[in-house]
Amino acid sequence: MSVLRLVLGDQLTRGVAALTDLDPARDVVLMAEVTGEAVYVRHHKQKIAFIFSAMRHFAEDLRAEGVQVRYVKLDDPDNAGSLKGEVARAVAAVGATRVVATMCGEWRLHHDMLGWEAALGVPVEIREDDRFFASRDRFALWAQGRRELRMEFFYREMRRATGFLMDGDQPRGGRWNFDAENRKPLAGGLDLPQRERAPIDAITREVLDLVGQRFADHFGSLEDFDWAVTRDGALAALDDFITQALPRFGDYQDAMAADAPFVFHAVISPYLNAGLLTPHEVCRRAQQEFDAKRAPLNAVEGFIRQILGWREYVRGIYWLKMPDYAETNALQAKRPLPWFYWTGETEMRCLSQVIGMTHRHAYSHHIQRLMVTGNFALIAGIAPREVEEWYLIVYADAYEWVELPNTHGLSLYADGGLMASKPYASGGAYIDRMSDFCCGCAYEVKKKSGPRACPFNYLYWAFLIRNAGKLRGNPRLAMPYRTIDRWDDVRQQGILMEAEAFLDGLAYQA
Ligand code: DLZ
Repeated sequence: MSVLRLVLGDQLTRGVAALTDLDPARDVVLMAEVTGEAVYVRHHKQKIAFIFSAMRHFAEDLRAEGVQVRYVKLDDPDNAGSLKGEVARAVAAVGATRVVATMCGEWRLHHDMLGWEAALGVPVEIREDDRFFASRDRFALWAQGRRELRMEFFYREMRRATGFLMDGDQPRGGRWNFDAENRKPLAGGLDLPQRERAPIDAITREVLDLVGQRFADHFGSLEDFDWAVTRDGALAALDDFITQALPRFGDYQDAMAADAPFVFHAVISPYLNAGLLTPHEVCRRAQQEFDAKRAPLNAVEGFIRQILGWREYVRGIYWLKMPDYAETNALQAKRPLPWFYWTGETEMRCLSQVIGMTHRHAYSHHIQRLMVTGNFALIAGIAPREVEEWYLIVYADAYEWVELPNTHGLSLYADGGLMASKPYASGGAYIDRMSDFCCGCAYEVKKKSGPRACPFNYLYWAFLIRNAGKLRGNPRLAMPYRTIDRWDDVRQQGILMEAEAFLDGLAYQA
């Protein structure tokens, strides 16, 4: 009567639902590195290495506890290449009479798993993933009957439900949101925290060699790999953030700078999303810093909002709206992804910086993602599917439940405003205000048109002119449309032509 318990690469939490009633004497835990998961999109090399190494360490921890683990490495000659194939092999090998799994984080795999019971001939129990504050049902209940699904209102409900930063039923400091204080550019002379590099042990070394050989043609470099791959390592990274960066996280959370990928950000999203940290402990830790007066409210509230609010909200939207959500394309964006997204080779310094840092670290912080790579894709009219695949590939923290709503809804407005009250489109001025990227750029951010004008400027106006039929009625865009209305047709056509000529001049393949 052996039970086979499946743990996926982003379910590395000892308390994950599939393991709660584990009987070490009877049950076998299955973990499998499979080509199918590594290449359904061609993930960044560091993402694959992080997941494989963290999986191997998690398996070692279970074994140290006396748990029987069937761990299938990628280079095992009998590896079936898919999760379904590995579950089938394991059921036969251990004589399992039942399979227990935790619900996965991507629609495509979830859909596949729903067919496993029929294919395997044994019962397959798929348990709700309860590592989140809000279950899928709870989110659906909140969403029911609402005309607009705005994060801010969901977040307030989660604050009330959990008691984080609350005085009774009122928010600490008298406000729910301190975002207005969190928009400072970096000041000169400010020392950025030095992120601790996690050590590379023999397990990680073996994985890095494997990934370097097997996925040599995937995006990204392994050279700077320094992700923690154990729970202890992830806790140390959390501690490092809390003590070194949290107090200034709020002030500078939107700031960007050349060769500064992390600024004051936590850089714990890969650990949270793979299960090495839980959102509950992370929020508790931040709240303790506020209670002990070691971090200000704007920093702690901003941080907790990202996790208790935004992260839970995007997961809720994903499961509420998929699979149709991914098919929407409200702005009819059709252009292919420019090739520089893969090489970083562009004269636009902000893009080459952000893509370069992504190549080196499999990471960018939220404003680099939203206002540089995302903003460009939005105003250039790149097809949502191509942009979404890029985001899913290049970031170590990206699984579709979190990547898709962030890219599709927030960045690209492809859902027509379900998530965002206006498109996050901007010209070069925003990037100039929040970063030093424009210094030394081949383009001039102050120029609106002409050969050396910053392309973000005319692309921004062309985006608004092109989409006027869909966006003009949005009250948050009233100001830029008033400006456009002062321009005659010749001027508007000139902007559209300049934008088209620039975009047509880009390379779209190697
Ligand atoms: C992302 C990923 C990769 C690269 N490889 C594996 C793997 O070999 N085995 C595994 O169990 N999980 C892997 N993952 C994570 C899965 O893709 C993830 O569980 C699903 O996408 C659902 O979120």
